Amino acid sequence: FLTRPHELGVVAVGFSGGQCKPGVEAAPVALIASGLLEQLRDDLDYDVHYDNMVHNYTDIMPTSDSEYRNMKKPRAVSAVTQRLSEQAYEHAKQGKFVLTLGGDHSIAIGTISGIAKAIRERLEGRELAVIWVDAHADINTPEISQSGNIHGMPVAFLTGLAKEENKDIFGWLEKEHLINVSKLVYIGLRDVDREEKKLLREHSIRAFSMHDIDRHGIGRVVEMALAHIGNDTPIHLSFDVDALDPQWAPSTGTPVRGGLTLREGDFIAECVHQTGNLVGMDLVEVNPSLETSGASDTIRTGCSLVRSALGDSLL
Ligand code: 5AB
Ligand code: MN
Ligand code: MN
Ligand code: MN
Repeated sequence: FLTRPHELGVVAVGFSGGQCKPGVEAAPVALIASGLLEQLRDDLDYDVHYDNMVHNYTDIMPTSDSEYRNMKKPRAVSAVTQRLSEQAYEHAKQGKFVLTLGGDHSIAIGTISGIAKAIRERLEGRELAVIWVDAHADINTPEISQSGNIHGMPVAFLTGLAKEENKDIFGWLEKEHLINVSKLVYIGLRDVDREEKKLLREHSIRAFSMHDIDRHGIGRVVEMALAHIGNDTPIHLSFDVDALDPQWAPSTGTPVRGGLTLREGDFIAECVHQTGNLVGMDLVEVNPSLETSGASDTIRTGCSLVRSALGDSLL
């Protein structure tokens, strides 16, 4: 699928409006300052296409943004993800791998919608599969969400389980932007809301929880996840750093104990890389201003996950 496998489009998204804790917008600068892009260029031989800019999209921020259908900052998140969708689409249309550094997880509405659309156009209607690595399922519809934070809703909008007509509040999402629930797989879940569990069951969505990882081991779980997606399918990896145990990634907005080890996280990314089908990755929810004594560890963890997904540590 990667007609130009060594071309890498990088989008740095300094956006935190999908949740309430400031600081997650500073993650792209921290990841890049620690040398991530040089490593990808010099050690892994990518042609890195980066506009040298952390986008904060202030030019498109709405002046007023009252709650709508229980969503907090709906217009801001919608405007940012719509613009990001176009950026991701442009990279993906040219056959580049799209690496997005967040930002909170609401931004996946932008990246995945743009890449899904580009893949359909480039590959005659082919559908994008998504591997969502996270402690959380992020599949709340606005109505069932307990928090109103949109970073807990991206999967609902991307699968069409949540719909909205208003063009300023995700009504810009068209059919070609959406993914199929049958091509979605979760790994790492351990904090799923009651109503989200219902949705996962009702739509028979494939999900591997920490319990499954304890039972089968990470090797078998990744094998099963990839088997579910199938061999001949382009894959997007949406990696929430809170999938890892707080021991490895303490600086994140919604940490949950009992998570993946660093090696398990890297292993997932390595295996997805080895399929040769990976077309995009999000790294989200790194918040250097929380648990500041562990911020540099969290940043290192994030860099390691990205390098693994892009083919590092293969002998
Ligand atoms: B994250 C929660 N389910 O909807 C909600 O970090 C948490 O992107 C969402 O996975 C966590 O507010 C969103 C309770
Ligand atoms: Mn080139
Ligand atoms: Mn999460
Ligand atoms: Mn998430």
